[in-house]
Amino acid sequence: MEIKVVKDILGANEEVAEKNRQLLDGNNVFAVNLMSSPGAGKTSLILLTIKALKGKVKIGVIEGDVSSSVDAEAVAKEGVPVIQINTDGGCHLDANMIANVLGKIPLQDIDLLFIENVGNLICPAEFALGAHKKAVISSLPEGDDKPLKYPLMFHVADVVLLNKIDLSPYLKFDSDVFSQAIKGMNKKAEILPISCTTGQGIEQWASWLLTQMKGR
Ligand SMILES: Nc1nc2c(ncn2[C@@H]2O[C@H](COP(=O)(O)OP(=O)(O)OP(=O)(O)O)[C@@H](O)[C@H]2O)c(=O)[nH]1
Ligand SMILES: [Mg+2]
Repeated sequence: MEIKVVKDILGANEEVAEKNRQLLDGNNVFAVNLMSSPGAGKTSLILLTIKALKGKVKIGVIEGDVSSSVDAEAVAKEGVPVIQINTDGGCHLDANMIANVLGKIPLQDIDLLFIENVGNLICPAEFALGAHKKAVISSLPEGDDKPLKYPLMFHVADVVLLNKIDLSPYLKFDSDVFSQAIKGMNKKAEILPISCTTGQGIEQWASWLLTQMKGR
């Protein structure tokens, strides 16, 4: 009985997510659901991507956090449209939350929408939002075992960004262990090593995004 309830919730969420997707498609907006543990670098990556694609791609952002508008304020400084969702304790965004704010983003004026999910490697993986791609960030200080410990998140990823590689001289992190674990559960996901501090790998990430947008 309990399982059925969970299925019903996820089924209803999928329906709303599909409507979100249709609205985005109708406005020619490509959306990326950006997920990671707290502090892995989601906002840092969004800020760098806005700079990297300036003049090429018009970006909008939905920020999801349990509380505060810190991330939305940082994004607003870059001059792009941004909406903050506070989940008031909820550990993930869901399709209804996105449906409620899509009307507040000028969809006709943007090409790419980043949805920064709540920092959490568990629940966000289960809830479709209507985004076209799922990008998962993992970072060196979290350890190379994260794909094995949180398999669903890495299973659903279209791309995995390994952030904070500037810290590799100071941390024990085996990139092969990390990559092999992902490849064992997800053949399609590309793995891109990046540093939001030095900018390493950001060009490859920007190029991945542009390719996905063209190929949709
Ligand atoms: N050394 C290093 N620090 C980084 C890098 N990327 C982000 N950081 C730092 O990591 C911290 C968290 O970065 P955020 O971008 O706020 O992470 P987040 O995933 O958006 O965090 P939440 O929204 O709280 O879940 C900040 O102090 C960043 O400056 C990186 O590539 N290298
Ligand atoms: Mg953030």
